[in-house]
Amino acid sequence: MWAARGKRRAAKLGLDPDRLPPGQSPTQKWPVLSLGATPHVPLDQWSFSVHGEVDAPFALRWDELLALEQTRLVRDIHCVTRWSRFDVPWEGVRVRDLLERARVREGATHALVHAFGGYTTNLPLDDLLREDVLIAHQADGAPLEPDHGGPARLLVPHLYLWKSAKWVRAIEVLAGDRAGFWERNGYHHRGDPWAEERLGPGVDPADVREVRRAARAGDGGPA
Ligand SMILES: Nc1nc2c(c(=O)[nH]1)N[C@H]1C(S)=C(S)[C@@H](COP(=O)(O)O)O[C@H]1N2
Ligand SMILES: [Mo]
Repeated sequence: MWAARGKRRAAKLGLDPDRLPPGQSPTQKWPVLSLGATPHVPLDQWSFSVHGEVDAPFALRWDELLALEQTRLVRDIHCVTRWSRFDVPWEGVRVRDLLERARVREGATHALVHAFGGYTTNLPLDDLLREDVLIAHQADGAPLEPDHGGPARLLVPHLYLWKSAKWVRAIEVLAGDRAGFWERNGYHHRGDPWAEERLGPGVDPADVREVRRAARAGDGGPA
């Protein structure tokens, strides 16, 4: 069984099997999972904004992001395709600080996160407000590789990694929930790996496999 295999593999690698969510297996490599090509945004054209249901929308240039208070933390990451990677060192800016600065309006509940290249993903604001949710620009002690979302990606370590939008461009604060790319295509709206929230209620895994296949073949994708 997959679950038992994952735990055995963790033990063999000297990793704590209790840190492995159900149905996951540890990897030491870092797989790349992207819909479509890696967008390359020159740093002098890069920007990140918070807008929508906020009283003080703003946009940051790259140098402005780096001038903000930086947070370093070590977190495990969990991909819905069943790999987990333990103990990844991250560095970036707390999303909570950015949402505070934007002055989120009363009645706002969710956000839609937008990436360069067109990818989107939705989250409840409560999940974005956790201390360890970052706009991350370093991983493993080095600038984030372009394939892993560099120059900057969202990091939401307590949810499946499809929520951690690579090449993040904006957080749009909303007064209700609006599905992102994978959520429209059958993935769960929240995606808690400990509750195995992989697919939405009643979704046929075969339909999702078809979307994945099409995305890999280049005739799907987020744009
Ligand atoms: N912009 C963007 N962000 C994305 C994706 C994507 O295709 N485009 N894939 C998501 C999925 S499904 C996963 S599992 C993780 C993979 O991150 P990695 O390639 O750094 O392992 O990125 C997420 N963020
Ligand atoms: Mo994924």
